[in-house]
Amino acid sequence: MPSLQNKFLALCTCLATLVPAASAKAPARALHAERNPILSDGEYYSADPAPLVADGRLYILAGRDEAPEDVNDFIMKEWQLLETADVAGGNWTHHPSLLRPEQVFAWAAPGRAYASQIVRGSDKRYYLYAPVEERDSSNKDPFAIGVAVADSPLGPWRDAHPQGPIVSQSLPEPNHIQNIDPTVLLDDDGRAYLYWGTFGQLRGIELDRDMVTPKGKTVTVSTLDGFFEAPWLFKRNGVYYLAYAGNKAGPDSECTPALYHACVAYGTAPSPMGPWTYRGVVLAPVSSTTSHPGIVQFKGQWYLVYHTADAKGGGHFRRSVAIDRLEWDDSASPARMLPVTPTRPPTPPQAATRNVAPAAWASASNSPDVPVQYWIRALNDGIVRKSPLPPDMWGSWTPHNPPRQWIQYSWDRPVAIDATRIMFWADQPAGANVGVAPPKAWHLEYFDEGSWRPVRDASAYASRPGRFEQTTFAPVTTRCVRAVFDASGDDKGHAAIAVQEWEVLAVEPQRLLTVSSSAARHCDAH
Ligand code: FUB
Repeated sequence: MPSLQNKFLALCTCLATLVPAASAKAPARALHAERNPILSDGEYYSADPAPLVADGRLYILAGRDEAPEDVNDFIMKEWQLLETADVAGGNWTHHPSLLRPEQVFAWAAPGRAYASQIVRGSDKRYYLYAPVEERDSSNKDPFAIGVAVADSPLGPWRDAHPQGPIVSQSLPEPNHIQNIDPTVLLDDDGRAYLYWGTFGQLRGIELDRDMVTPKGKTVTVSTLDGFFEAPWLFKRNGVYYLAYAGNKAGPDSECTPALYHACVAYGTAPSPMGPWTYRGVVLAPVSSTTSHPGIVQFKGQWYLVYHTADAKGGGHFRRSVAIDRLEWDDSASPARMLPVTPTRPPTPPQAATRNVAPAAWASASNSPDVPVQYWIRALNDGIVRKSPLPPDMWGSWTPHNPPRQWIQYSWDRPVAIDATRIMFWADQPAGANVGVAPPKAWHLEYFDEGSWRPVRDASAYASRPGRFEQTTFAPVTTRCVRAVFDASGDDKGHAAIAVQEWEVLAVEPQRLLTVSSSAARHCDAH
């Protein structure tokens, strides 16, 4: 007997089927983007790009990041499309609001329009594989993958499986992973394959010829080094490729020094269901913590699409889609992707500045074993975030923290300096003996004739977190300086220290030179 609730659900399904995604759409607009990111002015952010070639045009499906600047969360209510016939020409059409989860999936909650992909089926219709949250899920994690169908990449879209998602924590078999980031390949023989997963869990399954129904058993892939999320499945010259965001971290990792960042790595397989062999890194970590690949051939040229934090006002949760050419090494078997160098807007001629930190080599008392959640290069990258994540700072947290830590800048040639500005980060109050707290005391030292000496006539050494604290001192000329921290704590233990940005000010403004890693060797104490 149909319950009221079921009736209501049926009504919703019917409405969702009738309401074209075009309702309340922001109109399409033409834009010119010679450089990355494609949408760069900060009006619309765009993330998780998924390219599709259809009717002589390249489409890039993307989510839309809408997080306020100080919010560390994926606020993503809708998907958008970018479209071009000529990548090099940089002429794009932006379709700002393609659809929202709740417009097409009656069973979905609004928001969380995560990484999706559109694939053309053998029936020439377009299938959208979309991770969304189930509104009434009893699963621990409500993410699920739905499929929508349309006659054009621009919609209107309708649910291809109105009964609900095709993958969730209860479908097609019970699982405990977060079911997001679907990627689908329609093979030359008409068979289709779906991969998905995040947090190091990668799953794959064949789909029926209807492009919707999972077929056979789910496989778990564990041979792709450092797999984190964002799989992208494609085929070239009979070889299957799976690119992904990898986060195998460490000072010697070919992927990423800092855990929260990701490289784009890939593997190959002789068949769509594996076995998969790791083949290397195609894109170094970008400016956003997440990285997300899509790879496609368009008009004879291969492209890598990804996202960064490089747009105006951009951030880890305000990402923007970029596109670059991808070249192949066909002398290898199977053919390898050559590492992609991201193209960026030309940097304006540099103005003279007193802050000489960006021209320094940064090291620390815990180098090279800086805990992998932190990133030493954040110290002098010039980026200060309202709500930083661990890789936006250098830090020293371990379960047992020493009472003293230091950070050091080294230059290739001597600099004359007389002030410093530092921004600490803390999750514990001053005086704490756990977590990360402002230092109990700190001071600046410079390297002089083989020894480290405190600077003289220093003004106060303040340590309030989340703001620049400035200290002036009698000018010195040196190749190296150290900020030396006495950790907050007591005889039971010490808190760690974290610094988001550290500036060192020259007596006179100057143009910055680049620095080599060997600079630090000039300051080995006798
Ligand atoms: O955009 C939300 C999530 O961030 C995606 O699902 C992941 O791939 C990462 O890019």
